[in-house]
Amino acid sequence: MIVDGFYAILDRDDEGLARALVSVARVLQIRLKDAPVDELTRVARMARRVCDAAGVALVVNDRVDVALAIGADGVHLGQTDLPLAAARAIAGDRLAIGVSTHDLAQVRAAVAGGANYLGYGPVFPTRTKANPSPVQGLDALRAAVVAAGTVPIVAIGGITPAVVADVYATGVAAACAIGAINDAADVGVAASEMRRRAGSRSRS
Ligand code: 3NM
Repeated sequence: MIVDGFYAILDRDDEGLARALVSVARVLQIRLKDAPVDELTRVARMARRVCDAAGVALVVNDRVDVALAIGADGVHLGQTDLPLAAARAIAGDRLAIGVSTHDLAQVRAAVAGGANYLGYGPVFPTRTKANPSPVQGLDALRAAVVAAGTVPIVAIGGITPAVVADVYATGVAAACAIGAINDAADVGVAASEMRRRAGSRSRS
């Protein structure tokens, strides 16, 4: 699974939004924090279909079982989810495994544990995540990129078109934005603005 450019997160049961996101992203993660697992599975199957049509990789947040059941390309684990080693024991090489990290110690641990990519954040203040970790800023993000070595980092948290070029300048492989894209009046317009400001690091 290639992680670069825009990494999108589908945060609701909305096929129109999923279609808009895969037209601008390399990877689509499905993240329905409050949904029961049957609903997550149903929406993940929809997302699988939409991603297949667009040639985009699909990642399921939190749930290795759902990721395997619907044929996702990857699973994304938070610090309090199933530990990386346990997820790898279940999934083997069938799933790429991404891990959310919020400081350098977590970056080093996830790299040593064999994560395929890392999320790092929140880079800026975010209103999307409940109880976010302390804001990291661009200098900490740059240090995380160095610590991660060849493991790609997806920057997350408060990323908007106004700052996306600064985010890519730290050396991250990808940038993720939820609020700035998914909650925009026009997702297509917001995504093209993000792509324009990201310059050559974006998908097209
Ligand atoms: N994870 P927005 S911040 C889902 O720090 C998530 O790991 C974060 O949403 C982390 O782009 C975050 O609207 C929310 O700020 C990102």
